[in-house]
Amino acid sequence: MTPLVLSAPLVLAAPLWRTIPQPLVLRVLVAAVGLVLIAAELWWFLGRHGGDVVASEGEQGVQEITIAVDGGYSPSQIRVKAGRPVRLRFHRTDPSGCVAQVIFPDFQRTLDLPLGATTSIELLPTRPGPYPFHCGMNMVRGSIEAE
Ligand SMILES: [Cu+2]
Repeated sequence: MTPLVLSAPLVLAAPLWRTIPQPLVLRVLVAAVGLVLIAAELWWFLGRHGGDVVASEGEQGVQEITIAVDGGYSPSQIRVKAGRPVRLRFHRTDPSGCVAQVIFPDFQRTLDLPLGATTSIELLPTRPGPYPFHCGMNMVRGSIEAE
């Protein structure tokens, strides 16, 4: 009797995976859940959260607001009057290195936010319009809305 020897082509011919047929309703359901999760992710990263908050007017016409930095900027949309100085006070309690820095591209300014401290920056939005700001990795976002 000759010993059984598996030839290479026979091994390769065996399928590496097989399709398990699923009912249509299950396939539609999985696709729908996937689309909902994609929409939720887009809303989380790109959507607007919360309404605008108006900065309060302090002494010498400086518009001031304190922004809590904890998993995001709160508030993240700050309404101010254009042509007047704005002082943003960032209070960072989030230990994540992600929010250790905040960048204001329109003003070409960068602000380091030490943990557990309040750090201020003064800006002058000369024209009406949005002045977005974001963390060092552009994941956490906010905006000054000058009008
Ligand atoms: Cu970040």
